[in-house]
Order: sequence, then C-alpha cells, then structure tokens
Amino acid sequence: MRAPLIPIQILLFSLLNCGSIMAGLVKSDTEDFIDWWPHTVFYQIYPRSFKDSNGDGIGDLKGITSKLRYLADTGITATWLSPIFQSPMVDFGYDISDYKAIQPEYGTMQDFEELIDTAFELGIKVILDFVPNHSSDQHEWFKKSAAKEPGYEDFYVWHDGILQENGTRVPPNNWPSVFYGSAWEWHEGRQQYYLHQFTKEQPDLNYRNPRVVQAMDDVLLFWLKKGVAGFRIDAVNHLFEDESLKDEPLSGKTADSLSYDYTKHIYSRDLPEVLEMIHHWRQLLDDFSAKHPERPTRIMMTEAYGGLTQLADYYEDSNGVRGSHLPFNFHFITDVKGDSDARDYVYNVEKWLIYMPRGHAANWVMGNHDNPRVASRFGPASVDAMNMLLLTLPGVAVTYNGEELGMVDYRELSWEDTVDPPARNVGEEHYKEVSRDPVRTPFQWSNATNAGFSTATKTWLPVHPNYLELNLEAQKAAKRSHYQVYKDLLELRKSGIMRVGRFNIEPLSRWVFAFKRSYPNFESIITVINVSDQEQLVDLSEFLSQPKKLVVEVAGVDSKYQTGQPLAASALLLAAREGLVCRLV
Ligand SMILES: *[C@@H]1O[C@H](CO)[C@@H](O)[C@H](O)[C@H]1NC(C)=O
Ligand SMILES: *[C@@H]1O[C@H](CO)[C@@H](O)[C@H](O)[C@H]1NC(C)=O
Ligand SMILES: CC(=O)N[C@H]1CO[C@H](CO)[C@@H](O)[C@@H]1O
Ligand SMILES: CC(=O)N[C@H]1CO[C@H](CO)[C@@H](O)[C@@H]1O
Ligand SMILES: [Ca+2]
Ligand SMILES: [Ca+2]
Repeated sequence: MRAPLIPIQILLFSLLNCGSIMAGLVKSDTEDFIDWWPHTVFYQIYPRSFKDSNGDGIGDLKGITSKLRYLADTGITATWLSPIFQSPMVDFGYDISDYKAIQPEYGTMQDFEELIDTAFELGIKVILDFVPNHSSDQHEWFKKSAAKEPGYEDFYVWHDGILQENGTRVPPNNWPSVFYGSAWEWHEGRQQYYLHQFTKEQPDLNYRNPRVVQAMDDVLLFWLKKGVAGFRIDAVNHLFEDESLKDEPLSGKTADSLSYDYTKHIYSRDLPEVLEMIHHWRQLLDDFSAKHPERPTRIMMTEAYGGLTQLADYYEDSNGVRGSHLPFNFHFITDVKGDSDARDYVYNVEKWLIYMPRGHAANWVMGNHDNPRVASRFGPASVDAMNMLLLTLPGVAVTYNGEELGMVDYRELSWEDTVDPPARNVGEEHYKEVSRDPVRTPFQWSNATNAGFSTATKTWLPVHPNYLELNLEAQKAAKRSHYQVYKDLLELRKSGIMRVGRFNIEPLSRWVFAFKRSYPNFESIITVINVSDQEQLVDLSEFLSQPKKLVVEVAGVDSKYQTGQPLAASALLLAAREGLVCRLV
C-alpha cells in the first residue's frame, strides 16, 4: 500500500504563495494549469476496432458507451474518437460526406447523445476528430460545387489547368498528393481540375472562401452544443495553398514526380494563414466556453507533423496570440526509435520544452492509428518503460487504445484480409511495408470469441491470434501486468507533484536516463529508464543531489523490484529495457 501523495490543493497553495517558475509554468498561468486539460491523459479510441455491440464485426458507438466504465475504472478522464461521421470510408472516416451525421454502421445520433451523457456522468470528456482540410467527394457541397450551384462555386479549389501548345491539358502545377500521384484531379462535369492533398476522393476545401469558414464554424458549434469538450483537428497544416498555385521547387530526394517527397512543400503546406485559422477556431471555442460555463473548457488539439518553431507558434504566436491548446508532439513516434540511446530521449524531451512558449502545457504522443504500436516499435520488453516515460513526463499524455495492455501489431495479417487503401494500392508484394491494418486490429478484451470484441463470425479486421494470452481480463487477473502498471501510473499522476513539480531530465550514461519532478520541501518522483538490451548498474546520487531515502513507486511486470522497496541510489541495477518510477522521501 502506497502512502498518499500531496494533494494538488496544498501544493498549489504553496506555489501561489511563492510565485516561483515551474516547468514551463509561471504564476500568472495558474488558472490554466488548474483547468482540466493541461495534465490529462487523452485516450484515443479507434471506433471501428474498440467494441462491436450488434455483432456485425464493426466497432460502434454503443460499444464505446458500454466500455466507458472501463476507461473510468482505469483512471482515464478524457478520450478522443477517430472520425465517427458519415463517410464512404475510402480513408476509413477521414473522408466525410456529412459533417453533422453519424456513420450509420457506427450508430445513430441518439447513440452519440447517450455516449456523451454516459461519459459526462463518469467524468470523461469527449473530443471529436475534426477533418477540415477536405471533405469526401460524395459530400453535397462538392456535388453542388462541381455543378457550379450559386454560393458553392468556390467551395473547393478549382483550376482550368494549363493548355499546352499541342493541345494537351495538364494540371496547374507539379504538386504531389500526400498519398501519391498528382494533387489535381480532372472533373469531367465541371471541366476543371480540383485540388486534393490526400486521396482523389478527398477534395480540398477552399478556406479563402468565407462561406467555407462559416460552414465549418457551424459544424463546430453543432457538436459543441451536443456537449463535446473540443476537437482534435486533422492535417491542419494543409488548410491553405498559395494563391499563385506556383510550381514547388524540387526537393532532390526522389526522381519520382508522383511521390510526395518530390517537391518542397513551400506553397501547399504550413502557410501563415493556417495560424489565422487556428486563432479563429480558438476564439470560437473560447467564446463558447464563456457562454456555457456549466461544462468544462472546450479545447483544441492540432495534428501536424512539423518543425518545432511552427508547432510552438501554434501554441502562441510571436505576438502572444493563443492558438491550439495542444499542438501534437509526435517526437516519440518520429524521432525516437528502438535503437535510440538515452541522449536521444533526453534531447527529444528537452527540445519540446525549450521551444514551447512559457505558460503552456507540454504534450507527448506515444502512438496512433497510423503508426506501429510501442511493443512493435521498441520491442515487447519496453512496454512498461515507455508507459512510464509517457505518463510521468510533465503535461498531457496521449495513449492509443490497446497500449495499456501492450498490444502488438498483427504483422502477419494476410493480403486477403488487408483493407487499408494505401496497402491495397501497392499490391500483394509490398502491402506489408505500408499497411496500417496491423495497428488497427480489434481491442483484446478477453479470451472469448474474437477477443470479446464481437460475436460476428468475421470481424472487419481479424483479431491478433495472441489474444488468448494477451487480453484485458487476463491482465486484470494477473498478479502483475502491463495494465496494472498503466493503472498505477495514472493513480500516481493524481498527486500534486506530478502536476506542478519542477522538471529536469539528464542522461546518466549512454543508455540510461532519469528525470525528476520535485518541489522544495516535498517528495520528489524520479523515473529512470534503461533503453538498452542489457542490465546495468547506475549511480543516481549525483542526479538526486541530496542523499535521501529512495523507494520504488511503480515497477514493471518483470521487475525484481516491488512497490515500497527501498533502493540504494548509488548502485541501482536495472534490467534490459527496464523502467522504474521511484519516490524520494
Ligand atoms: C503534348 O506534349 C506533352 C509534353 O509537353 C506530352 O507529354 C504529350 O504527350 C503531348 N501530347 C500529344 C497529344 O502529343
Ligand atoms: C479464459 O479466461 C478465463 C478468465 O480469465 C480463465 O478462467 C480461463 O481459464 C481462460 N481460458 C483459456 C482457454 O485460456
Ligand atoms: C494520425 C492521423 O490522424 N492521420 C490522418 C491524417 O489525415 C489523413 C487524411 O485525412 C488521414 O488519412 C490520416 O489517418
Ligand atoms: C547504464 C548503462 O549504460 N547500461 C547498459 C545498458 O545496456 C547497454 C548495452 O545494450 C550497455 O552498454 C550499457 O552499459
Ligand atoms: Ca457494430
Ligand atoms: Ca488545403
């Protein structure tokens, strides 16, 4: 049994009375960090694979609602749902044909309202995925725009193309789509090209048209009124293109003019107008929050794989205008690999904190539906250590569903069972190199049929065959499991020190790093991680500075240490890939 940690109120009281500067937080921002979101774990649900309630093999809203109690029991207080809107499912929901309707295979609007109500009762905030850059080509806006219906002519980005001397018509420029091929598609009906930065079934909306901005504001307000706590905004850096539609300079990375790497995206990505749009949406959210104080602050999270300066500007620009509450930080996905050493981890943590403007909340994303799972990226032995890293750093943590169990990618998934469009596009020879299906297999609830996900004879993606051993029920029953480690870490996050404690991080050697949350006269929490494949003895005494009593707070599944066990700081033995969260008393 762990001794209770200092409650946040006591720590805040002490903090407010000495006005010291914390990890990225200054006194004037205390309002922000006692709000609900700056220290929350956001649990990403991939609705298609979470829980099927009606036995058709596809996850749905009623399924999610039935599992909200599980989230609450685990200690999760916020979730973001991948798209649940009406969609032809060319890009599994990232191609929306009606922004205000629920995809019928996921349920009805009433199911959604029940989900929101149940979540509210359980103290869980729900964030929706907002996909503003493009709609589906089946959206009525696109049909009207293609037919040049008044008011809709310029809803999308249309162009005549260029007529060459010999009479051939070609696209207006050399821009490639993110998903391969020209970013322009000829439309027979309208006799013009339209822009699509993703698949050709995802035409880009024209944000230079105030009617589009208005229509999207209307969508946001629609869902806000239904009680959502905010939005995660997809592909936000693609919102605007340079009006000149000039050719982009070549990157020199590839000779394949159809590859997204072919050009430097100086006219089709990260335009300054993106920031204006972010500010506009922030204002809309702030206004709504102010008008409806009965529910918690509405927030936005933004998705963009971008440079540090740019992401920092999303938080707050050089004039101090606030934008995204949480511009997603993907560095643990893009910049740290299985063979990274301690310095790489420390460097990636520090660089975010250095660039993040003062007074904002850091955030760390460990996985999502587009990238391999932790157990597959870093190896199964690293699951606990990576969850310790994610959940004891300061700020917001983002978990992809299943990572609390250490679920593994189903890499052996057959060609016949493959459904991901980019994988189908490249064919049987190469599908494994690009398929995102292995990270999207159904959640492993138990050892029952289909891992307890569905009663169907065939599920939309097959269940990973390791479900007989790797499942939630088994991990709940086990003496020690990834799930229990995860849950203990969430419990630990409730302590005040984890919210406002000063933060510092250092490599102790090439393979081991440690970080500390501390506050004068209070207990400190120390996380120490060995990212190598061999055991090692480390000396923590210099890092801890004062010789105090060090005890284990959370240990991994296979650890020889137990909670409450005293440790010798000068000679701490860590197993390969072991992480340990300790308390300095
Ligand atoms: C016209 O010229 C372009 C190159 O500028 C070439 O790709 C295309 O095949 C030509 N079309 C015809 C019909 O000759
Ligand atoms: C399935 O799980 C239950 C409960 O965890 C357990 O009692 C049972 O032995 C398991 N069955 C098999 C075949 O593993
Ligand atoms: C991580 C993520 O949400 N990626 C999405 C980015 O946007 C494209 C197009 O909408 C989707 O295909 C990705 O899944
Ligand atoms: C602290 C430390 O350096 N630990 C060891 C971890 O394992 C690697 C090999 O993978 C050793 O070289 C390190 O010494
Ligand atoms: Ca279903
Ligand atoms: Ca765009």
